[in-house]
This record gives sequence, structure tokens and C-alpha cells, in this order.
Amino acid sequence: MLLYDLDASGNCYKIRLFAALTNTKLDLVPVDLASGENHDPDFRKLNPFGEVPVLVDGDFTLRDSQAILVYLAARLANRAWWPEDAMSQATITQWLSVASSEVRNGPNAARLIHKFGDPLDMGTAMHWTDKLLPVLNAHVETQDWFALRRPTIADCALFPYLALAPEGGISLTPYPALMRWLDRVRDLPGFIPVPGLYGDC
Ligand SMILES: N[C@@H](CCC(=O)N[C@@H](CS)C(=O)NCC(=O)O)C(=O)O
Repeated sequence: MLLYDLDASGNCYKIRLFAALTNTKLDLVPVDLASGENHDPDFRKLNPFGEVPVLVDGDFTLRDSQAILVYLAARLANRAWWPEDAMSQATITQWLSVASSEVRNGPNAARLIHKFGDPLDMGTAMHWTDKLLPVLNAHVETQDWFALRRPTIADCALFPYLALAPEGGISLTPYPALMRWLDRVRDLPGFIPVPGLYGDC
């Protein structure tokens, strides 16, 4: 399987992290966003939105980090990361939605502004962040993992942009339970870091 990838992308890191934690073999194809390679017609055939990550598995092409996590986890013999029952899948999906909505509009947007100079509004990003982080912190005060009693793809989807939040000027110090959850993810066998991850680089 090919993963069209960018090393600094938290969305791509979700997939690389999951693959590392589950011994899933992926061949990385770097995409140079800085030179606009993601807007080349060939890449647009893979993803008309011009975004990484994109997974290609034979004839099957899939965009969106959450969708790719579901696909990869569903193909594993060990269904621990994406179990087959409806309640588990729905519970995980509600956190995948938080990753693609609240986290994207909050800490991810703040990092895009701070680190990459994207023309987004910091006030809006902080509004989302201030609403999000207390909820996440309270959730992991009472349970170790976001969706189930063990790590799932929900944790892989949430980890990158929360761990990278300091790159957006967001301190995680007021959220000790969330920091303990970050540490639990970092302690998982097979864990790999990403450039800029707090404490690692
Ligand atoms: N919903 C998508 C968002 C992907 C996305 O925003 N990718 C960024 C890199 S992290 C990108 O390729 N941006 C290129 C652009 O917007 O021009 C996902 O979760 O994979």
C-alpha cells in the first residue's frame, strides 16, 4: 500500500502512527506541498481536494485521514483498533468527528497560523480550542483511552494535533489529564514521533 505523505502533516502522521503501532507495512510517497505538487493534475486524480494523506491499495484510492484509519484498522486480523460491533464503531466515530472538526478548527488551525503563516483567524482557532480542551481533559480524567477501554483509531486520530498544540502557541499545562493521555499514547509499543512533537524534538 502506498501512502502519499508529508512529514510535517499531522493528518499524515495519524496514519504513520497507526501503521507503526500495528506493524502495518506502508510505502511512503512524499508529496511536496511547498512546491504545489498537490495541485498537479496527476495528484488531483488521486484527491481532487489536493490534500494529503492519500492511500492507494491496488485499484482502491482513499483520501481523508479518518477514512484511511478506518480502512486500515478494518483490514487487520486483530480488530481491537476498530471492532466489528455497532456500538464500538459509533463510539469511535464520534471521536473521529472531533478530530476532523473541533481539533481541525482549533489546535490544528492555530498551528497552521503559527508555524506555517496560513491566513486563518487566531481568535476563531482559540475559540474552538478553549471549548475543546476542557471537554477532552474531563473525558480522559475518568478513562484511559478516548473511545474504548483500550487504544483505538480514535486515539490515533486525536493524538497528532493535540500533541503538536504547543506549536500553535497553545499550552497543555492547564490540562493534566490530557497530558497523561498523551504520555500513554507515547508509551505504546511501536510508537513513532513526528517533528515538533513536544518533548521529542
Ligand atoms: N480531512 C483531511 C484534511 C487533509 C489536509 O488538510 N491535508 C493538508 C496537510 S495536513 C493538505 O494537504 N493541505 C494542502 C492544501 O490545503 O493545499 C484529512 O483528514 O486527511
